[in-house]
This record gives sequence, structure tokens and C-alpha cells, in this order.
Amino acid sequence: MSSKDKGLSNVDNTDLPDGKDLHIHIAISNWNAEITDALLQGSLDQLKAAGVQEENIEIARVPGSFELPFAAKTLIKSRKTDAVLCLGCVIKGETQHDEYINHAVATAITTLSLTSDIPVIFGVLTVNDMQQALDRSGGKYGNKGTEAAHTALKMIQMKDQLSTSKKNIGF
Ligand code: DLZ
Repeated sequence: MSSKDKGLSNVDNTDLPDGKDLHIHIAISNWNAEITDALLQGSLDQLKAAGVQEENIEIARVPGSFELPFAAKTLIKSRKTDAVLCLGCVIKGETQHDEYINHAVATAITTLSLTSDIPVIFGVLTVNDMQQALDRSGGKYGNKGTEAAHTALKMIQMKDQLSTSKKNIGF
């Protein structure tokens, strides 16, 4: 199945949590800024559609995707946050550099999310060329920044529902 079929960009927004009191942080890579800025716009549109207040969204810019986990960790340590989105775009080059970055970032983000109890979302495009990046940042396969924000909201909702149901059954 192609990413076109699996894309979340057109999902129903009616089942999202009310974002009014949520604090969302976004770490964004300046590398391939044309693409990451489009991902950022998709994320902001989705967060605003869910009612997240502009003053409760903070953006931290880093040089490249490799630096995203450090920014996310710093945000979690220094801010009140409900979720951190990590937005980047790694394009395959002549060497294996992209693979090292992608694996390192994916692993670090997973570890950070599990150890901090805060959803940290992998919004990094890992593409073969610029066209694939354009297709996924507002092009024919949607906007993965929108999907990252949607995923953050769903994870906040899931965490909230589980902690509520735990209280209800008396643990
Ligand atoms: C060095 C590098 C390369 C070659 N390509 C990308 C890329 O496609 N996307 C990206 O986000 N960052 C790239 N970088 C920069 C690294 O992520 C990192 O900033 C540097 O290796 C310094 O740690």
C-alpha cells in the first residue's frame, strides 16, 4: 500500500481532544528548510484546528535533523509540555549519511518518549529525493507535518483516557 493510501492528512478532526489548554512544542530542523517550513505550517494548521492557542505553541529551530532529539529533550526538561513534535527532512545523498541520521534520530526520539512519558512525535521525512519530499509536505501525499500534529493530539488523548480509566477502576 502506498503512503497515499495510508496518509492521515485527511482524517476526521471531530474526535480530537480539545486543544484549548494544551502546550505543544515543536523542534524543527533548518536543513531543507523549504520542506520543513511546509511541514511546520501543516502542524500549526492542525493544532489550531484542534483549538490549541497560539501562545501555547513554542518552536525551537535546530541546524539539522540530527539535533532534533537534543532540542526535544531540552524542551521537555525546561517547559511544561503535553507533546513535542520533531520535524525534519533527510534526503538521501551519495553516501550513507542519511541512514545514520535517520536511525539515530528515530532511536533517540523513541527513547526520549518512553523515558519522559511525553509523546515525542517522529515528523521526519526520510526520502530519496526532493520530489518525494515535496509530495509529502503539502503535495500529492498530504502533509506529514499535519499528520505529526494529529498523532500528537491522539497520543495526548490516549494518555488522558488511560489515566482516567485507571482512576475509575480504583487502582
Ligand atoms: C549533514 C547533513 C546531511 C548531509 N543531510 C541532511 C539532511 O538531508 N537533512 C537534515 O536534516 N540534516 C542533514 N545533515 C545535517 C545533520 O542533521 C546534522 O545537522 C549535522 O551532521 C551536524 O550534527
